[in-house]
Amino acid sequence: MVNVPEELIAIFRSARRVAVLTGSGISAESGVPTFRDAQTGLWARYRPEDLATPQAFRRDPRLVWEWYKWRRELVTKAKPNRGHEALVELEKYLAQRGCLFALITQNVDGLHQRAGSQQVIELHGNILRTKCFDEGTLVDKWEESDEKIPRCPQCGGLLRPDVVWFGENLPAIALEAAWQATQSCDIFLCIGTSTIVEPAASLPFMALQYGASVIEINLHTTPLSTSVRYVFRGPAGVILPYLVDCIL
Ligand code: BV8
Repeated sequence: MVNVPEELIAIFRSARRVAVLTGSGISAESGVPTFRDAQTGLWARYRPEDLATPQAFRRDPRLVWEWYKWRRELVTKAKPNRGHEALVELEKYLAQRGCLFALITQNVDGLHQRAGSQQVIELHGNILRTKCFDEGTLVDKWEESDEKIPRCPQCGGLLRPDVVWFGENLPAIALEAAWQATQSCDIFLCIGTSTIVEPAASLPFMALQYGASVIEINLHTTPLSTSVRYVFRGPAGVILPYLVDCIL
């Protein structure tokens, strides 16, 4: 049973601007492993931080490419869950009332867009897009080669997933949009993130500084938990639909 305080429902109903930050926890119930989950099978002996870097790719492009191929297949098979769908309903409800809504995601799985969310800001890119490692241009088709790592048809450089690796800058436009939404929102919903990876992890704290009501939905305690007034401890796929039903 999820207890949603009346005052929180009232805050949602009077809100004019809502920002949401999601992490891999919202996709966990779609069967997409989180970063903190122990990697399964073949990948059990690697840490994501040791694979999701330009250095790892330069050192062993085939290993990194295979890791992303495995994750792409997993993501393609996954389906949006009730947590993703509840955020679509919330966005529609706010749009009907002429309110602003921004969904800032750290996830690269594209499940928010597949669920129907419109205002999605992808801070860390999208695993289903591919780009040239040297030029950075997006590539949508390439020669599959026995070398297994495809090459850019324009320059012959290696291809890589269009995601932000550790040590790489976030896309400036996406980051600016995330800061704008965070600094101007009345409500900031922080869902399924360990609030460890920067600069995304600073967004809920920025929202607090700018006077927003910040709400955390997470299975476990995070560095944010003691700073916010509304914490829902449990799975996003259960809590979010219930919370949105109370508001609509
Ligand atoms: C950068 C794409 C400038 C790739 C990812 C300041 C301080 C300290 C460190 C840094 C700093 N600034 C920069 C850094 C370094 C680094 C960093 O933050 N390191 C960490 C490890 C400390 N940051 C960067 O490098 C960033 N770049 O800042 O550029 C720069 C340039 C040069 C040098 C320095 C700085 C780039 C970061 C982006 C990396 N790319 N993803 C890919 O996916 O392959 S990050 C990746 O990990 C995810 O995208 C995500 O952001 C992050 C994992 O975080 P979560 O999503 O929170 O997932 P996690 O598994 O941790 O937690 C899941 C949560 O869900 C848990 O809390 C769990 O309880 C909860 N949960 C689980 N199930 C459920 C649930 N909740 C609800 N319901 C459920 N069912």
